[in-house]
Amino acid sequence: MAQPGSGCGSQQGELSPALAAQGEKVATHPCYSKGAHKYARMHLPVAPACNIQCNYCNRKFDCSNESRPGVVSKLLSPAQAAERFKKVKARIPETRVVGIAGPGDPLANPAATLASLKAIAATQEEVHLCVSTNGLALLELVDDLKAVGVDHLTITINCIDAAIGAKIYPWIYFNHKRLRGLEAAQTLIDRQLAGLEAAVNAGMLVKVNTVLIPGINDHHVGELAQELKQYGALLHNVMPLISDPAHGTYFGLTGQRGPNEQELELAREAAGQNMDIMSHCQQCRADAVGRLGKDEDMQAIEAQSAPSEAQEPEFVRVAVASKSGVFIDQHFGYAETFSVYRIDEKGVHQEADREVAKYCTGADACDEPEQEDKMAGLLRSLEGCSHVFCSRIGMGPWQSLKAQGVQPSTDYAMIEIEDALAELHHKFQAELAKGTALSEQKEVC
Ligand code: CLF
Ligand code: SF4
Repeated sequence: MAQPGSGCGSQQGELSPALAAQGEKVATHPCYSKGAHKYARMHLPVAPACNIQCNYCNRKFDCSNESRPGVVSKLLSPAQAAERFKKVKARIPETRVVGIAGPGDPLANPAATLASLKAIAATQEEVHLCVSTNGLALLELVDDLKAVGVDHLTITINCIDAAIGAKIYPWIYFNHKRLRGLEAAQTLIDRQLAGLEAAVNAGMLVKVNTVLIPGINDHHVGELAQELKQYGALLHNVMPLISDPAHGTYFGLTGQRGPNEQELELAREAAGQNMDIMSHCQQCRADAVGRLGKDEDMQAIEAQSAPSEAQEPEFVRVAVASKSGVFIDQHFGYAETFSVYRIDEKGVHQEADREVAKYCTGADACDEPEQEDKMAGLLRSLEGCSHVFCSRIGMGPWQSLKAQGVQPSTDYAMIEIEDALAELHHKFQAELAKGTALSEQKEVC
């Protein structure tokens, strides 16, 4: 057991016996060992949906369980994530951890999370795969995570008392139902502890994050750490609530304050009676890259990696929603197939159709997490497309496409596909003649 308040073993980076016994898995992971500061981590923002609501989270921003509030990460597809990893590993060879921590909950987006982890594992680079979750969907996914090589897992557990939990979580979405109040909190706590036990039994090194909320769970942290230890957690990261009305969270807007230094220290001491604690957390972004506290500029890395991409032929790829096959006459939400066209200097070329899961199924609650999941699947199916042409589209899908760098357009509604693509080709040629870079042509229509 660490000395109370001593961080991961010690502030000098020495490891406690429990942590040291894990050898290289801890010694080269900068979150599990403060002494591993020379190693870098990177996060892949591939998981947009979430299955619970925390009162310290505004869903417009990244998951606050493992990220600084108020930050928005641009979503990547699994293929883009693998590409980003290769670029980062080439520029920062000391990258030893690839984590998935948002922008929503990684396990509320299992397909994207597992596909991304598999793609990283396939590179055979020497990296630890790390996942951070709220734990609701963990139990069913432990075997899948283990199978792709995840050895480091973080679960955010803020309490083991449903009366406290009901003050933190207004609802959860579980088994196709939205649960509220005590039932929601108890279900989440039960699932978190069962998931923790299963992950430990599968051989994972489980760290628990707890967001310290004065007046709500601060008196409870010692008891919580004791229980977590019994379930096999290795490390406890007690993080301060960051509460700001500008972030638009329930806590921010209702004046719930974060802890001061002394309150944080006391809580870490209470937790440290039972568990090794982490005190060097940087509350990273869901797309963070580099050493802890020394984040690298991903745009600069992309720019430095650009020369090989510049050799690529320039083109745009358009996904068209059409019922008739002749006109652009289908609502985005009703499309089950998109016709895909590549437009380059030479002309318009039809590619293979892409089948998608229909976004709109007539559900009256379009903000259900299932819809977010569906949109994430749809975005993956449209990967590589820079434009979507349809007759109509809702505001939610419009914003999701834009956030992914895809330009939706209803300008050509009820116009013949051929005519719309000819016009786009014409604009594309005009832009090429002006020398505008492909990356600047997203708004070409
Ligand atoms: Fe990322 Fe989290 Fe893995 Fe680390 S972060 S998924 S365990 S690789 Fe680390 Fe960042 Fe704190 Fe998280 S400093 S927010 S604890
Ligand atoms: Fe937000 Fe993360 Fe909580 Fe989901 S789990 S509501 S993304 S803080």
